Amino acid sequence: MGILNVTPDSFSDGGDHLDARAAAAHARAMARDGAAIIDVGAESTRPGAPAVAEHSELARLQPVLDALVVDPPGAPISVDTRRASVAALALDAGAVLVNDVSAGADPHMLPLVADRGAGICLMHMQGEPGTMQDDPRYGEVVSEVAAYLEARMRAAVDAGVAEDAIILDPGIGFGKTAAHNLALMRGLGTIVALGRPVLVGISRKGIIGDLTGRGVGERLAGSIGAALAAVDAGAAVLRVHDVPETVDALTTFTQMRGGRA
Ligand code: HH2
Repeated sequence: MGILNVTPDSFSDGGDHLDARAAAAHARAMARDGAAIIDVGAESTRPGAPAVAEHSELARLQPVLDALVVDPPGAPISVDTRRASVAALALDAGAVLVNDVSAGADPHMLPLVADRGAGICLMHMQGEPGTMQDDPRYGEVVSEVAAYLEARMRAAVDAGVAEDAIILDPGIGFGKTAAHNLALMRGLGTIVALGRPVLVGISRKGIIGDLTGRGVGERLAGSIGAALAAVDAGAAVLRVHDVPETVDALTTFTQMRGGRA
């Protein structure tokens, strides 16, 4: 999954893809380089991010969705949003997946996804982006995240979402310390055992900086190491900024291990 952030303030690529035609070209390049899904998002959910007004999120996304209709990337489109209204706009424009970091908190989200026959990625987050890193606490992080994801999966199915349309995500960096993030990566098998494809978004994140001492712009090698660890632990989808490098690493890793890329 290649990341297309159409935001002024995303933590690693804010402002890079604000022009709609350039955003569509970046989407096409990621698909050409091997991204199987393009994830378009118009709200930064980095730690400390302020909430974005609905009209701003819609206004950022609409021209990019229009550009992606005119210049389709050649890979399915997912929309990274917590709002059903924004998801509906993207689904109208041909998106097939909703990537919801709040796991369907908007009461209209799960019914919308069910009604449209779309897919949904349900992610775990403790708290809200603005304050989630203030003092995150868990009794046992892996079992608590797994129990939450299982409950949200049940809620989605109860709302009419097909079980095989659900992807689960432990939410690396969303209300988690470095120790929590490491525990989740090491315990990913518990999330995989819930029986749905697992998505891991760790590209360029703080945990890579914690482990390597590198700044945001210097985390490619660490991100690739983390991506391979995620795949080794059973992740099915990697949400990444650096598509060609990650695809090369994955291809080599899986071929040499004797598996499928
Ligand atoms: N991480 C981010 C955004 N969306 N979605 C899922 N499913 N999983 C993630 O881990 C995830 C996500 C944050 O990364 P990014 O989009 O690069 O930054 P920002 O939130 O600042 O736009």
